[in-house]
Amino acid sequence: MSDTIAAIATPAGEGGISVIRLSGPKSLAFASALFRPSSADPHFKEFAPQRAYFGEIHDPGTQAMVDEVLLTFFKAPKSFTAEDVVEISAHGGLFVTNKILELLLDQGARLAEPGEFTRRAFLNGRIDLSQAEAVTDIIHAASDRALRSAVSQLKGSLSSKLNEWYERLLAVLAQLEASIDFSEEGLEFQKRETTLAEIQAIQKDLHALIETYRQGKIFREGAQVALLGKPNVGKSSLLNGLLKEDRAIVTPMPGTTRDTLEERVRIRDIHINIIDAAGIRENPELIEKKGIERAKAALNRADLALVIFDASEALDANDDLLIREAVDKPYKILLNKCDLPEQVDVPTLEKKFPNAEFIRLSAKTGAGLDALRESIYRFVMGDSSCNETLVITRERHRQCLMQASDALLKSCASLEQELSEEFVAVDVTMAMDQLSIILGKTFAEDLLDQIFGEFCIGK
Ligand SMILES: Nc1nc2c(ncn2[C@@H]2O[C@H](COP(=O)(O)OP(=O)(O)OP(=O)(O)O)[C@@H](O)[C@H]2O)c(=O)[nH]1
Ligand SMILES: [Mg+2]
Repeated sequence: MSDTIAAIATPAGEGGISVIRLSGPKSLAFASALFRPSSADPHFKEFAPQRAYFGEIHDPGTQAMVDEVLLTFFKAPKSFTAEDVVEISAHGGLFVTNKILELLLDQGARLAEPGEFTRRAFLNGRIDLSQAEAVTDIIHAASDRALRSAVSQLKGSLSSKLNEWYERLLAVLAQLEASIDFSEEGLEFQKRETTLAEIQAIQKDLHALIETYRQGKIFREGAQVALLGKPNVGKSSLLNGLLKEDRAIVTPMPGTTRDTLEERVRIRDIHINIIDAAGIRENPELIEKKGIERAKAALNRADLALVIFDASEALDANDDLLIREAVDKPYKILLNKCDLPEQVDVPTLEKKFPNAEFIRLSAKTGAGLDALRESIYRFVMGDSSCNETLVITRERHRQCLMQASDALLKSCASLEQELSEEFVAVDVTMAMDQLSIILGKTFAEDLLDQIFGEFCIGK
Protein backbone atom coordinates (compact mmCIF):
# COMPACT_ATOMS: atom_id res chain seq x y z
CA MET A 1 0.00 0.00 0.00
CA SER A 2 2.17 2.82 -1.18
CA ASP A 3 -0.10 5.83 -1.56
CA THR A 4 -1.40 8.11 1.16
CA ILE A 5 -5.11 8.75 1.36
CA ALA A 6 -7.03 11.65 2.89
CA ALA A 7 -10.65 12.38 3.66
CA ILE A 8 -12.95 14.32 5.93
CA ALA A 9 -13.95 11.84 8.59
CA THR A 10 -16.83 13.78 10.13
CA PRO A 11 -20.26 14.38 8.52
CA ALA A 12 -20.64 17.18 5.99
CA GLY A 13 -22.11 20.20 7.73
CA GLU A 14 -21.34 22.67 10.49
CA GLY A 15 -20.38 21.38 13.91
CA GLY A 16 -18.07 21.90 16.84
CA ILE A 17 -15.16 20.04 15.30
CA SER A 18 -14.37 18.35 11.99
CA VAL A 19 -11.67 15.77 11.55
CA ILE A 20 -9.57 15.35 8.43
CA ARG A 21 -7.78 12.07 8.36
CA LEU A 22 -4.71 10.80 6.49
CA SER A 23 -3.34 7.28 6.22
CA GLY A 24 -0.23 6.05 4.47
CA PRO A 25 3.55 6.50 4.54
CA LYS A 26 3.47 10.21 3.68
CA SER A 27 0.74 11.19 6.15
CA LEU A 28 3.06 13.11 8.41
CA ALA A 29 5.04 14.68 5.57
CA PHE A 30 1.88 16.04 3.93
CA ALA A 31 0.36 17.27 7.18
CA SER A 32 3.52 18.87 8.52
CA ALA A 33 3.95 20.82 5.26
CA LEU A 34 0.84 22.76 6.32
CA PHE A 35 1.22 22.68 10.09
CA ARG A 36 2.98 25.22 12.31
CA PRO A 37 3.18 24.27 15.95
CA SER A 38 1.78 26.82 18.34
CA SER A 39 4.19 29.43 19.63
CA ALA A 40 3.03 28.27 23.06
CA ASP A 41 5.06 25.13 22.33
CA PRO A 42 8.57 26.59 21.77
CA HIS A 43 10.27 23.26 22.51
CA PHE A 44 8.63 21.54 19.56
CA LYS A 45 11.23 19.76 17.44
CA GLU A 46 9.65 16.79 15.84
CA PHE A 47 6.45 14.79 15.94
CA ALA A 48 6.48 12.00 18.49
CA PRO A 49 4.16 9.06 17.93
CA GLN A 50 0.80 8.81 19.65
CA ARG A 51 0.75 12.49 20.59
CA ALA A 52 -1.48 15.46 19.85
CA TYR A 53 -0.10 18.89 18.89
CA PHE A 54 -1.80 22.26 18.99
CA GLY A 55 -0.98 24.60 16.11
CA GLU A 56 -2.06 26.31 12.91
CA ILE A 57 -2.65 25.24 9.35
CA HIS A 58 -1.19 27.60 6.77
CA ASP A 59 -1.66 27.60 3.03
CA PRO A 60 1.90 27.00 1.73
CA GLY A 61 1.07 28.97 -1.45
CA THR A 62 -0.12 32.20 0.17
CA GLN A 63 1.24 31.70 3.70
CA ALA A 64 -2.26 32.67 4.91
CA MET A 65 -3.42 31.03 8.08
CA VAL A 66 -6.39 28.72 7.48
CA ASP A 67 -7.36 27.49 10.95
CA GLU A 68 -6.21 26.63 14.45
CA VAL A 69 -6.13 22.87 14.79
CA LEU A 70 -5.14 19.90 16.86
CA LEU A 71 -2.94 17.41 15.02
CA THR A 72 -2.64 13.84 16.26
CA PHE A 73 0.00 11.50 14.94
CA PHE A 74 -0.42 7.71 15.18
CA LYS A 75 2.70 5.90 14.08
CA ALA A 76 2.41 2.57 12.26
CA PRO A 77 1.50 -0.05 13.24
CA LYS A 78 -0.28 1.40 16.26
CA SER A 79 -3.10 3.06 14.36
CA PHE A 80 -6.55 2.24 13.03
CA THR A 81 -5.17 1.24 9.62
CA ALA A 82 -1.84 -0.10 10.90
CA GLU A 83 -0.21 2.60 8.72
CA ASP A 84 1.00 6.07 9.71
CA VAL A 85 -2.16 8.04 10.42
CA VAL A 86 -2.60 11.76 11.04
CA GLU A 87 -5.85 13.27 12.25
CA ILE A 88 -6.38 17.00 12.05
CA SER A 89 -9.19 18.33 14.22
CA ALA A 90 -10.29 21.66 12.81
CA HIS A 91 -13.15 24.01 13.58
CA GLY A 92 -16.22 22.34 12.18
CA GLY A 93 -17.08 24.45 9.17
CA LEU A 94 -17.78 23.08 5.71
CA PHE A 95 -15.51 25.51 3.88
CA VAL A 96 -12.54 25.39 6.26
CA THR A 97 -12.51 21.59 6.42
CA ASN A 98 -12.69 21.26 2.66
CA LYS A 99 -9.93 23.85 2.34
CA ILE A 100 -7.60 21.81 4.57
CA LEU A 101 -8.48 18.66 2.63
CA GLU A 102 -7.72 20.44 -0.65
CA LEU A 103 -4.31 21.58 0.64
CA LEU A 104 -3.50 17.99 1.61
CA LEU A 105 -4.55 16.77 -1.84
CA ASP A 106 -2.31 19.48 -3.35
CA GLN A 107 0.56 17.98 -1.36
CA GLY A 108 -0.03 14.66 -3.15
CA ALA A 109 -2.54 12.80 -0.99
CA ARG A 110 -5.30 10.93 -2.80
CA LEU A 111 -8.95 11.32 -1.84
CA ALA A 112 -9.99 8.13 -0.04
CA GLU A 113 -12.74 5.87 -1.36
CA PRO A 114 -15.70 5.09 0.93
CA GLY A 115 -14.54 2.73 3.67
CA GLU A 116 -10.93 2.78 2.47
CA PHE A 117 -9.45 3.39 5.94
CA THR A 118 -11.28 0.37 7.34
CA ARG A 119 -10.41 -1.62 4.21
CA ARG A 120 -6.74 -0.89 4.88
CA ALA A 121 -7.20 -1.94 8.50
CA PHE A 122 -8.54 -5.24 7.18
CA LEU A 123 -5.91 -5.72 4.45
CA ASN A 124 -3.15 -4.94 6.95
CA GLY A 125 -4.49 -7.61 9.30
CA ARG A 126 -5.61 -5.26 12.07
CA ILE A 127 -9.14 -6.62 11.99
CA ASP A 128 -10.84 -9.45 10.14
CA LEU A 129 -13.74 -9.02 7.77
CA SER A 130 -16.48 -9.66 10.33
CA GLN A 131 -14.91 -7.02 12.55
CA ALA A 132 -14.78 -4.56 9.65
CA GLU A 133 -18.48 -5.17 9.12
CA ALA A 134 -19.05 -4.50 12.80
CA VAL A 135 -17.55 -1.03 12.31
CA THR A 136 -20.44 -0.07 9.96
CA ASP A 137 -22.88 -1.71 12.31
CA ILE A 138 -21.67 0.49 15.16
CA ILE A 139 -22.06 3.57 12.98
CA HIS A 140 -25.59 2.58 11.94
CA ALA A 141 -26.70 1.21 15.30
CA ALA A 142 -29.98 2.83 16.30
CA SER A 143 -30.62 1.10 19.59
CA ASP A 144 -28.74 -0.24 22.61
CA ARG A 145 -29.27 -3.80 21.48
CA ALA A 146 -27.90 -3.14 17.97
CA LEU A 147 -24.92 -1.35 19.48
CA ARG A 148 -24.19 -4.16 21.96
CA SER A 149 -24.14 -6.83 19.29
CA ALA A 150 -22.01 -4.68 16.94
CA VAL A 151 -19.49 -3.87 19.66
CA SER A 152 -19.20 -7.48 20.69
CA GLN A 153 -18.60 -8.44 17.06
CA LEU A 154 -15.94 -5.74 16.74
CA LYS A 155 -14.26 -7.08 19.86
CA GLY A 156 -14.09 -10.44 18.11
CA SER A 157 -16.91 -12.49 19.63
CA LEU A 158 -17.97 -13.87 16.25
CA SER A 159 -14.40 -14.19 14.98
CA SER A 160 -13.24 -16.20 17.97
CA LYS A 161 -16.17 -18.60 17.71
CA LEU A 162 -15.51 -19.14 14.00
CA ASN A 163 -11.79 -19.50 14.57
CA GLU A 164 -12.42 -22.06 17.28
CA TRP A 165 -14.55 -24.16 14.91
CA TYR A 166 -11.98 -23.71 12.18
CA GLU A 167 -9.19 -25.02 14.42
CA ARG A 168 -11.27 -27.97 15.56
CA LEU A 169 -12.11 -28.87 11.95
CA LEU A 170 -8.45 -28.51 11.07
CA ALA A 171 -7.65 -31.10 13.75
CA VAL A 172 -10.34 -33.39 12.35
CA LEU A 173 -8.87 -32.93 8.89
CA ALA A 174 -5.38 -33.79 10.11
CA GLN A 175 -6.68 -37.04 11.59
CA LEU A 176 -8.54 -37.86 8.39
CA GLU A 177 -5.48 -37.20 6.27
CA ALA A 178 -3.30 -39.30 8.49
CA SER A 179 -5.79 -42.14 8.12
CA ILE A 180 -5.79 -41.67 4.33
CA ASP A 181 -1.96 -41.75 4.19
CA PHE A 182 -1.70 -44.87 6.29
CA SER A 183 -4.81 -46.66 5.08
CA GLU A 184 -2.65 -49.22 3.23
CA GLU A 185 -1.25 -50.39 6.53
CA GLY A 186 -4.76 -50.77 7.88
CA LEU A 187 -4.11 -48.19 10.59
CA GLU A 188 -6.99 -46.06 11.78
CA PHE A 189 -5.75 -42.94 13.50
CA GLN A 190 -8.91 -42.00 15.19
CA LYS A 191 -12.07 -43.96 15.63
CA ARG A 192 -14.72 -42.95 13.12
CA GLU A 193 -17.18 -42.52 15.97
CA THR A 194 -14.92 -39.93 17.61
CA THR A 195 -14.56 -37.99 14.36
CA LEU A 196 -18.28 -38.22 13.75
CA ALA A 197 -19.11 -36.99 17.26
CA GLU A 198 -16.75 -34.01 16.88
CA ILE A 199 -18.17 -32.97 13.50
CA GLN A 200 -21.72 -33.39 14.77
CA ALA A 201 -20.99 -31.24 17.81
CA ILE A 202 -19.59 -28.45 15.62
CA GLN A 203 -22.48 -28.72 13.18
CA LYS A 204 -24.98 -28.46 16.02
CA ASP A 205 -23.38 -25.27 17.39
CA LEU A 206 -23.11 -23.87 13.90
CA HIS A 207 -26.77 -24.56 13.29
CA ALA A 208 -27.68 -22.83 16.55
CA LEU A 209 -25.77 -19.75 15.38
CA ILE A 210 -27.63 -19.76 12.04
CA GLU A 211 -30.89 -19.78 13.99
CA THR A 212 -29.98 -16.47 15.65
CA TYR A 213 -30.16 -14.67 12.29
CA ARG A 214 -33.84 -13.69 12.42
CA GLN A 215 -33.20 -11.99 15.72
CA GLY A 216 -29.79 -10.61 14.82
CA LYS A 217 -31.12 -9.03 11.65
CA ILE A 218 -33.92 -7.41 13.65
CA PHE A 219 -31.39 -6.14 16.21
CA ARG A 220 -29.27 -4.62 13.45
CA GLU A 221 -31.93 -3.26 11.11
CA GLY A 222 -34.91 -2.93 13.44
CA ALA A 223 -38.07 -4.98 12.98
CA GLN A 224 -40.42 -3.96 10.19
CA VAL A 225 -43.93 -3.67 11.56
CA ALA A 226 -46.76 -3.04 9.06
CA LEU A 227 -50.09 -1.48 10.04
CA LEU A 228 -52.87 -3.19 8.16
CA GLY A 229 -56.59 -2.47 8.15
CA LYS A 230 -59.43 -1.09 6.11
CA PRO A 231 -59.66 2.71 5.74
CA ASN A 232 -60.46 4.79 8.82
CA VAL A 233 -59.73 2.20 11.52
CA GLY A 234 -57.04 4.47 12.94
CA LYS A 235 -53.76 3.22 11.45
CA SER A 236 -52.27 6.68 11.06
CA SER A 237 -53.54 7.69 14.50
CA LEU A 238 -51.79 4.66 15.92
CA LEU A 239 -48.54 5.54 14.16
CA ASN A 240 -48.74 9.03 15.65
CA GLY A 241 -49.56 7.57 19.06
CA LEU A 242 -46.52 5.29 19.03
CA LEU A 243 -44.31 8.13 17.79
CA LYS A 244 -45.84 10.58 20.25
CA GLU A 245 -46.01 13.17 17.48
CA ASP A 246 -48.39 14.21 14.71
CA ARG A 247 -46.48 12.64 11.87
CA ALA A 248 -49.21 11.22 9.64
CA ILE A 249 -52.29 13.09 8.45
CA VAL A 250 -55.41 11.90 10.26
CA THR A 251 -58.92 12.81 9.09
CA PRO A 252 -62.38 11.32 9.58
CA MET A 253 -62.48 10.57 5.85
CA PRO A 254 -61.74 7.00 4.82
CA GLY A 255 -58.90 6.89 2.29
CA THR A 256 -56.78 9.62 3.87
CA THR A 257 -53.42 7.87 3.66
CA ARG A 258 -52.29 7.08 0.13
CA ASP A 259 -48.55 6.66 0.20
CA THR A 260 -46.63 4.50 2.63
CA LEU A 261 -44.98 6.23 5.53
CA GLU A 262 -42.21 4.62 7.53
CA GLU A 263 -41.08 5.85 10.92
CA ARG A 264 -38.64 4.59 13.48
CA VAL A 265 -39.92 4.00 17.00
CA ARG A 266 -37.82 2.98 19.96
CA ILE A 267 -39.11 0.44 22.45
CA ARG A 268 -36.75 0.05 25.40
CA ASP A 269 -33.39 -1.01 23.92
CA ILE A 270 -34.54 -1.88 20.41
CA HIS A 271 -35.95 0.06 17.50
CA ILE A 272 -38.69 -0.86 15.11
CA ASN A 273 -39.79 0.62 11.80
CA ILE A 274 -43.52 1.18 11.67
CA ILE A 275 -45.06 1.35 8.22
CA ASP A 276 -48.39 3.13 7.83
CA ALA A 277 -50.14 2.72 4.50
CA ALA A 278 -53.39 3.09 2.67
CA GLY A 279 -56.37 1.24 4.08
CA ILE A 280 -57.29 -1.87 2.14
CA ARG A 281 -60.77 -1.87 0.61
CA GLU A 282 -62.71 -3.00 -2.42
CA ASN A 283 -63.22 -0.79 -5.50
CA PRO A 284 -60.68 1.92 -4.66
CA GLU A 285 -60.15 4.77 -7.08
CA LEU A 286 -56.90 4.96 -9.00
CA ILE A 287 -54.56 6.73 -6.55
CA GLU A 288 -55.86 4.70 -3.67
CA LYS A 289 -55.38 1.53 -5.70
CA LYS A 290 -51.70 2.34 -6.07
CA GLY A 291 -51.57 3.04 -2.34
CA ILE A 292 -53.06 -0.36 -1.61
CA GLU A 293 -50.44 -2.01 -3.81
CA ARG A 294 -47.79 -0.26 -1.73
CA ALA A 295 -49.50 -1.38 1.46
CA LYS A 296 -49.30 -4.97 0.26
CA ALA A 297 -45.65 -4.57 -0.67
CA ALA A 298 -44.99 -3.18 2.83
CA LEU A 299 -46.76 -6.17 4.31
CA ASN A 300 -44.53 -8.43 2.25
CA ARG A 301 -41.33 -7.13 3.74
CA ALA A 302 -42.69 -6.79 7.28
CA ASP A 303 -41.56 -9.04 10.14
CA LEU A 304 -44.81 -8.45 11.99
CA ALA A 305 -48.26 -7.25 10.88
CA LEU A 306 -50.60 -5.36 13.17
CA VAL A 307 -54.06 -6.11 11.81
CA ILE A 308 -56.39 -3.38 12.99
CA PHE A 309 -60.17 -3.39 13.35
CA ASP A 310 -62.48 -0.60 14.45
CA ALA A 311 -63.98 -1.89 17.68
CA SER A 312 -66.73 0.72 17.61
CA GLU A 313 -68.31 -0.63 14.42
CA ALA A 314 -69.66 -3.91 13.15
CA LEU A 315 -67.48 -5.85 10.72
CA ASP A 316 -68.21 -5.16 7.07
CA ALA A 317 -67.22 -6.39 3.62
CA ASN A 318 -63.90 -4.53 3.73
CA ASP A 319 -62.97 -6.21 7.01
CA ASP A 320 -63.86 -9.51 5.37
CA LEU A 321 -61.53 -8.68 2.53
CA LEU A 322 -58.76 -8.13 5.02
CA ILE A 323 -59.59 -11.32 6.84
CA ARG A 324 -59.31 -13.19 3.55
CA GLU A 325 -56.06 -11.44 2.62
CA ALA A 326 -54.53 -12.10 5.99
CA VAL A 327 -51.70 -12.86 6.59
CA ASP A 328 -48.81 -15.18 5.91
CA LYS A 329 -46.55 -13.82 8.63
CA PRO A 330 -46.66 -13.22 12.36
CA TYR A 331 -49.48 -10.87 13.29
CA LYS A 332 -51.39 -9.43 16.19
CA ILE A 333 -55.01 -8.29 16.16
CA LEU A 334 -55.66 -4.77 17.39
CA LEU A 335 -59.14 -3.57 18.33
CA ASN A 336 -58.86 0.20 18.11
CA LYS A 337 -61.25 2.92 19.31
CA CYS A 338 -61.97 1.07 22.52
CA ASP A 339 -62.82 4.42 24.09
CA LEU A 340 -66.17 4.07 22.24
CA PRO A 341 -68.84 1.43 22.96
CA GLU A 342 -67.80 -1.92 21.53
CA GLN A 343 -69.79 -3.00 18.47
CA VAL A 344 -67.38 -5.33 16.74
CA ASP A 345 -68.15 -9.03 16.72
CA VAL A 346 -65.15 -10.30 18.70
CA PRO A 347 -66.10 -14.02 18.70
CA THR A 348 -66.17 -13.97 14.88
CA LEU A 349 -62.72 -12.41 14.79
CA GLU A 350 -61.43 -14.90 17.33
CA LYS A 351 -62.71 -17.69 15.11
CA LYS A 352 -61.07 -16.15 12.04
CA PHE A 353 -57.76 -15.62 13.84
CA PRO A 354 -57.39 -18.53 16.21
CA ASN A 355 -54.36 -18.35 18.53
CA ALA A 356 -53.76 -14.70 17.72
CA GLU A 357 -53.09 -12.22 20.47
CA PHE A 358 -55.87 -9.58 20.71
CA ILE A 359 -55.05 -6.15 22.07
CA ARG A 360 -57.72 -3.56 22.83
CA LEU A 361 -56.54 0.01 22.56
CA SER A 362 -57.41 3.56 21.75
CA ALA A 363 -55.10 5.59 19.57
CA LYS A 364 -57.13 8.59 20.68
CA THR A 365 -56.70 8.28 24.46
CA GLY A 366 -53.49 6.22 24.44
CA ALA A 367 -55.11 3.38 26.38
CA GLY A 368 -53.49 0.04 25.57
CA LEU A 369 -50.46 1.55 23.81
CA ASP A 370 -48.08 0.39 26.52
CA ALA A 371 -49.46 -3.13 26.26
CA LEU A 372 -48.94 -2.95 22.50
CA ARG A 373 -45.34 -1.77 22.93
CA GLU A 374 -44.65 -4.61 25.35
CA SER A 375 -46.20 -7.11 22.99
CA ILE A 376 -44.08 -5.89 20.06
CA TYR A 377 -41.01 -5.99 22.27
CA ARG A 378 -41.70 -9.58 23.27
CA PHE A 379 -42.13 -10.52 19.65
CA VAL A 380 -38.86 -8.90 18.62
CA MET A 381 -36.83 -10.33 21.47
CA GLY A 382 -38.38 -13.74 20.90
CA ASP A 383 -36.73 -16.52 22.83
CA SER A 384 -35.07 -14.55 25.58
CA SER A 385 -32.27 -17.11 25.90
CA CYS A 386 -30.89 -15.39 22.81
CA ASN A 387 -30.66 -11.99 24.45
CA GLU A 388 -27.07 -11.72 25.44
CA THR A 389 -25.39 -14.47 23.49
CA LEU A 390 -23.77 -14.26 20.11
CA VAL A 391 -26.06 -13.47 17.17
CA ILE A 392 -25.36 -13.16 13.47
CA THR A 393 -26.77 -10.07 11.82
CA ARG A 394 -25.87 -10.39 8.17
CA GLU A 395 -27.21 -12.42 5.27
CA ARG A 396 -23.63 -12.97 4.07
CA HIS A 397 -22.75 -14.73 7.31
CA ARG A 398 -25.92 -16.77 7.24
CA GLN A 399 -25.25 -17.96 3.67
CA CYS A 400 -21.70 -19.06 4.49
CA LEU A 401 -22.76 -20.79 7.71
CA MET A 402 -25.55 -22.64 5.93
CA GLN A 403 -23.13 -23.91 3.32
CA ALA A 404 -20.69 -24.92 6.04
CA SER A 405 -23.45 -26.68 7.91
CA ASP A 406 -24.58 -28.57 4.77
CA ALA A 407 -21.01 -29.64 4.09
CA LEU A 408 -20.62 -30.93 7.65
CA LEU A 409 -23.88 -32.86 7.41
CA LYS A 410 -22.58 -34.45 4.20
CA SER A 411 -19.33 -35.39 5.90
CA CYS A 412 -21.29 -37.01 8.73
CA ALA A 413 -23.34 -38.98 6.21
CA SER A 414 -20.14 -40.18 4.53
CA LEU A 415 -18.76 -41.32 7.88
CA GLU A 416 -21.97 -43.13 8.74
CA GLN A 417 -21.98 -44.85 5.37
CA GLU A 418 -18.39 -45.96 5.97
CA LEU A 419 -17.20 -44.13 2.84
CA SER A 420 -13.51 -43.47 2.41
CA GLU A 421 -11.92 -40.68 4.47
CA GLU A 422 -11.27 -38.75 1.25
CA PHE A 423 -14.97 -38.01 0.87
CA VAL A 424 -15.24 -36.87 4.46
CA ALA A 425 -12.19 -34.66 4.10
CA VAL A 426 -13.54 -32.90 1.00
CA ASP A 427 -16.63 -31.76 2.87
CA VAL A 428 -14.78 -30.78 6.02
CA THR A 429 -12.48 -28.64 3.86
CA MET A 430 -15.50 -27.08 2.21
CA ALA A 431 -16.95 -26.13 5.60
CA MET A 432 -13.62 -24.61 6.65
CA ASP A 433 -13.53 -22.57 3.43
CA GLN A 434 -16.90 -21.07 4.26
CA LEU A 435 -15.72 -20.06 7.74
CA SER A 436 -12.67 -18.47 6.10
CA ILE A 437 -14.89 -16.45 3.80
CA ILE A 438 -16.77 -14.93 6.73
CA LEU A 439 -13.50 -14.00 8.41
CA GLY A 440 -11.99 -12.75 5.15
CA LYS A 441 -9.06 -15.21 5.28
CA THR A 442 -9.93 -15.71 1.65
CA PHE A 443 -11.83 -13.06 -0.25
CA ALA A 444 -12.70 -11.73 -3.67
CA GLU A 445 -12.10 -8.06 -4.47
CA ASP A 446 -15.74 -7.53 -5.45
CA LEU A 447 -16.86 -8.77 -2.03
CA LEU A 448 -14.62 -6.13 -0.44
CA ASP A 449 -16.01 -3.48 -2.82
CA GLN A 450 -19.49 -4.44 -1.75
CA ILE A 451 -18.76 -4.46 1.98
CA PHE A 452 -16.69 -1.29 2.11
CA GLY A 453 -18.97 0.48 -0.40
CA GLU A 454 -21.52 0.62 2.43
CA PHE A 455 -19.18 2.80 4.46
CA CYS A 456 -19.00 6.54 4.37
CA ILE A 457 -15.95 8.36 3.04
CA GLY A 458 -13.40 8.93 5.78
CA LYS A 459 -14.22 5.69 7.64
N1 LIG B 1 -62.75 7.67 19.10
C1 LIG B 1 -61.64 7.32 18.48
N2 LIG B 1 -61.38 7.78 17.25
C2 LIG B 1 -60.24 7.41 16.63
C3 LIG B 1 -59.31 6.55 17.26
N3 LIG B 1 -58.29 6.34 16.40
C4 LIG B 1 -58.57 7.06 15.30
N4 LIG B 1 -59.74 7.69 15.42
C5 LIG B 1 -60.39 8.56 14.43
O1 LIG B 1 -60.69 7.78 13.28
C6 LIG B 1 -60.54 8.58 12.10
C7 LIG B 1 -59.59 7.90 11.13
O2 LIG B 1 -58.30 7.87 11.70
P1 LIG B 1 -56.98 7.61 10.83
O3 LIG B 1 -55.87 7.45 11.77
O4 LIG B 1 -56.88 8.65 9.75
O5 LIG B 1 -57.37 6.22 10.18
P2 LIG B 1 -56.57 5.40 9.06
O6 LIG B 1 -56.78 3.98 9.34
O7 LIG B 1 -55.19 5.90 8.94
O8 LIG B 1 -57.41 5.81 7.76
P3 LIG B 1 -56.94 5.78 6.23
O9 LIG B 1 -55.66 6.52 6.13
O10 LIG B 1 -58.06 6.47 5.54
O11 LIG B 1 -56.81 4.36 5.83
C8 LIG B 1 -60.06 9.94 12.57
O12 LIG B 1 -61.17 10.80 12.66
C9 LIG B 1 -59.49 9.66 13.95
O13 LIG B 1 -59.55 10.79 14.78
C10 LIG B 1 -59.63 6.08 18.56
O14 LIG B 1 -58.88 5.31 19.20
N5 LIG B 1 -60.79 6.49 19.12
MG1 LIG C 1 -54.16 6.73 7.45
